[in-house]
Amino acid sequence: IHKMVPEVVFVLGGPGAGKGTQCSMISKEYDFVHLSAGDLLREERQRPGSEYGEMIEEKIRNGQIVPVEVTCSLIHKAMQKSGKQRFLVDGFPRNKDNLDGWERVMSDKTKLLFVLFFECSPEICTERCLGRGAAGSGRSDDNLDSLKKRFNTYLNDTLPIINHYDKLGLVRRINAEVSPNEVFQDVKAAFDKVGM
Ligand code: UP5
Ligand code: MG
Repeated sequence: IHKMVPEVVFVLGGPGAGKGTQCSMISKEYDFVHLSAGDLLREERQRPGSEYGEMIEEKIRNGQIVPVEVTCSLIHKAMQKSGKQRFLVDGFPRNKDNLDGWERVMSDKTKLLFVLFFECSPEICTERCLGRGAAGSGRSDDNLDSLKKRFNTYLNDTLPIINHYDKLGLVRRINAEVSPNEVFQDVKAAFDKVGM
């Protein structure tokens, strides 16, 4: 019996580039389930009895990346729980540890379609995150101190992962500095091109 392999799109870009906003627009128009690695980690942090709560909070506040065993297993479980076949994996993989861990556990179980890369300057990203913080996001990392650390991690650890996928021809670059609807036009072009 032919068993369909779940299909995955990784969604990357700096903190506040608009990954979550676009993923929610995509999942309304296309048959993809939105799984935000950051949201899954924040949920796990709040889960009574989680042995990882404090570690996750500390990493998030300092803009550091949680060990892949934790993140990957949350993503895997959410995929299984959904019962669906197509996923937007938002904000992952963010470093070499994430990439290696995913390849170890998930690359046989899934097919990577492409990587959406939202390009946005640090200035605009920072403004957006601070705006969201001021509007009451409640996120412990929407402050200038955490944002500096998040950007350091993004530049040092995440950009090399994007470059890795770029060399494989898998990256779809999107200008994320325009309005959400304008960004979404480019996003749609990327999905329509692969016949989604
Ligand atoms: N906004 C969005 N699009 C806009 C547009 N086009 N024009 C104007 N405004 C726009 O958007 C951010 C804000 O900007 C919102 O107010 C929005 O309305 C506005 P959003 O869509 O939320 O952007 P997003 O890219 O999702 O920003 P986010 O802050 O979620 O990005 P991060 O990558 O920093 O956050 P994430 O939740 O993925 O990760 C947080 C932390 O979790 C990490 O720093 C890390 O510590 C940890 N983490 C891991 O350890 N491992 C993982 O795999 C994932 C996360
Ligand atoms: Mg997000």
